[in-house]
Amino acid sequence: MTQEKILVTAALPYANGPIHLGHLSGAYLPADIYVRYQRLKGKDIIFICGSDEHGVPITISADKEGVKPKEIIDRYHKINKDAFEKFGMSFDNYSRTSLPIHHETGKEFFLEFYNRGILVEKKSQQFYDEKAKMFLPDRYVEGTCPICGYEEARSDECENCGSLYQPTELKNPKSKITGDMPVLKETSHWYFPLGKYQKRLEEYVKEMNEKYGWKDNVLQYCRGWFKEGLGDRAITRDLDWGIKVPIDSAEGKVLYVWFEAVLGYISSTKEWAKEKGDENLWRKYWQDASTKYIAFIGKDNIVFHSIIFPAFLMAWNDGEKEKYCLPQNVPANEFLNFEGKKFSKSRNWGIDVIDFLKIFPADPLRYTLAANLPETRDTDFYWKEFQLRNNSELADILGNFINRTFTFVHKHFDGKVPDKRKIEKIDAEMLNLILEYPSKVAALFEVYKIRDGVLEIMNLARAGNKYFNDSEPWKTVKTDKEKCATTLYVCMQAIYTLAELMLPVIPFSSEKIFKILNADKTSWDECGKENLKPGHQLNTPEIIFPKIEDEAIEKQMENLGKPEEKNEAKQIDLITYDEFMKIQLKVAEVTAAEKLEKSEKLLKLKIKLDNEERQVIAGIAKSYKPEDLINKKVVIVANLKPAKLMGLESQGMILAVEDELGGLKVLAVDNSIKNGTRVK
Ligand code: B3M
Ligand code: ZN
Repeated sequence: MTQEKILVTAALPYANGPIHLGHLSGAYLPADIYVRYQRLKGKDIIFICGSDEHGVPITISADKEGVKPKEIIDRYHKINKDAFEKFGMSFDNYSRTSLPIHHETGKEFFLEFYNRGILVEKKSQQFYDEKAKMFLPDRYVEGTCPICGYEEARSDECENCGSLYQPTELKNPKSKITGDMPVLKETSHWYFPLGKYQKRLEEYVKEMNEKYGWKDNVLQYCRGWFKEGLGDRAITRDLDWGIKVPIDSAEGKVLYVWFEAVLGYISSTKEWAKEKGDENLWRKYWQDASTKYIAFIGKDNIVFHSIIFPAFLMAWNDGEKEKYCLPQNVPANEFLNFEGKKFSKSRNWGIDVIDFLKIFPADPLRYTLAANLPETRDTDFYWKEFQLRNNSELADILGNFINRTFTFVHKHFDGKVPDKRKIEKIDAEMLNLILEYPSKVAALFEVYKIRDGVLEIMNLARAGNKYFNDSEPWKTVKTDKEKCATTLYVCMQAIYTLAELMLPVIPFSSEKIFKILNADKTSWDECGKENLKPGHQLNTPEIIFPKIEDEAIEKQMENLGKPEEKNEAKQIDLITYDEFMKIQLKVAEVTAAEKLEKSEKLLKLKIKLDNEERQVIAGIAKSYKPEDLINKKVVIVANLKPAKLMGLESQGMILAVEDELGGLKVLAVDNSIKNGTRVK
């Protein structure tokens, strides 16, 4: 029998911000548990992910910070890759959609469709910002909802009343870039005729569900979309960040991010194959009809993975080239909320993974999230629950069982696995329970009931404690050493099994347990058997699950919802062009400068605008001698409210930048610029 091949992908997170706990619960943690479990089952499996680095989410973040998109993606690709690693995500590859290998894949798919005449070119009216000289993607336009009058409605969707409409129906549209009213201008785009595939897509979803059991929430979404009817979807955009549309007449256009991002799974696998030294290895998974392809995502991505991506692959497969396998299942989760509310960066509600892992280890978080996955409905992360799951379950149930067993064996059996000399009913039952566990948990993991599986594993630790209590080895050690040895023998087998079953959930701790066991993991199917032989020497135990103190949790709860300090870069809000223009920046010449006696920092300057002289008190005395400033042309905020500094009025503010050593450099302009000239 050939080994089953499994391809697992997890949604590619946008590299425009740090991932938070909600992302982990939505897609990444269940995917990782599933993959680690399948690896133990001995499956030929690869686990693929990467950063989604194109599209408007990236350009908006870049605009907010006033930097190039490249800077944003480089920063967050690294942050998220790191966060995933620390969290224990076991991707075989974590790629980036900005890589050439991905651009080629995106173009290849577009050209295949284009050349085979699948795509439809259509003209449409779209908002155009004449000042910024660009077409405005949906998220760049805001206006009044035509239905309810909400003034901050998106171009095609109102957050307030939930209505969807055509961008042309939006009232008082405003460009988010300049604040101007955009004009409608004709543009043309290529559309993928999704409607033509509707019937086949419905059959595909039906068949997959019948064979492999799709989740209800996913089916509901699909049915909703089918009922509404699928239409043409534009797969190009007027934008300059992304994969250039590879045909001559498409100047200034890129592939729509959702067209190419899903192909990122393929290009990431190609990259993985290259690194393995076999360029074609990716085909073994993607281009083999027998591959079991599972796409883990959060609920907001359902339509793209269960309808749109399969349609692209169907279209490709209708052609002459090697065919791709379609997702066999799309086990999307609902959302995780945070302490009863949605995660919100601007309200500082929630916590980023990278920040979390600076304070607490990964495993208690993995366990808490796993025990409460939003598999059928939205769930919440609560700090108190996190503490409780760690202290009362990981520490008091699993940790306690492991600890008391190891301590006992070291004290009374020289740290060696005792022999089973006297198996009685209670022992046989316990051994039997242990033996049943791997298949019991597997039956849940196989159908993506990850949460139930994890809770079930903890039940084995509970049963272990009960067995220990009922067997009373602290008494039998004095009265019946053979019975006592048997009890501890059975407990050791249970610990071994727990270490393995828990490996997908809490890999770091599992590794520690195996180390104390002085043993290696085996296959999932074997791990319920009596793997530790009598006489096997154990290592010295250590505490595996330290408790989390109240103070640590309280500190986190206190910070919640408070504005973050220090994180200026992350916090900057977009301002409109009008708002920017309210600040009058002007060129001024320094005509006199002197030190203020009582201050180390301040200089008193006289400056000249066009016909006007002003006094400005500037905090640059540590960086400039007064004479160095004379005749310099600096930039000032000319309409700042006058303020008193050390009793002297300051009529404006000089712009300066801080260098790496904390020194200040004033912003100076060429001496040929006239005093009073506005800086814009
Ligand atoms: N980047 C959306 C998201 O981060 C998108 C997923 C792409 S999966 C191909 O939720
Ligand atoms: Zn509305």
